[in-house]
Amino acid sequence: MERDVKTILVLNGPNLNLLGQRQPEIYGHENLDDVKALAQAACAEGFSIEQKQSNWEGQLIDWIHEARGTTAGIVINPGALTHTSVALLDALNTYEGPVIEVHISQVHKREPFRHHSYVSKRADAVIAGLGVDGYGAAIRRICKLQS
Ligand code: CA2
Repeated sequence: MERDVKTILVLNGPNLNLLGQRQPEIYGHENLDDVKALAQAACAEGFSIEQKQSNWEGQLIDWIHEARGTTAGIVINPGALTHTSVALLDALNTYEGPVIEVHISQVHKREPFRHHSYVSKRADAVIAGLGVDGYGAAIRRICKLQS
């Protein structure tokens, strides 16, 4: 009998729609379509990706609520909301599955205001500085945890 495909939600926050168009020295040349392709390629059999991006905090929160009970895990790059949003942390705290926080850049080598993350208070793992490969690593980890 065919097993149900498990969905992993990949969420990207503010300004990440511009990935690949600006600041390649920090964020590389790949765009969000490339991220989606590498995330899907990193999936184990029986898993699939749903990738979303918003510049709006409330939209990201609504998507996290909708992910409750319907997804196998969340990979989230919250963008600058990482450093500011207790509301995003509260939303992630309502989610029962694994959460992995991804940063394309190595935030700890950058400005001090990027060193603190509210999301890390909930994340089961944090990846920073692997470029977009960090998304693939996060997907592989969630597949392993949920197999
Ligand atoms: O390194 C990361 O992935 C960040 O989450 C990216 C955020 C930044 O505020 C965090 O401190 C670290 C910024 C996202 C902006 O993305 C852009 C990408 C390309 C061009 C312009 C913005």
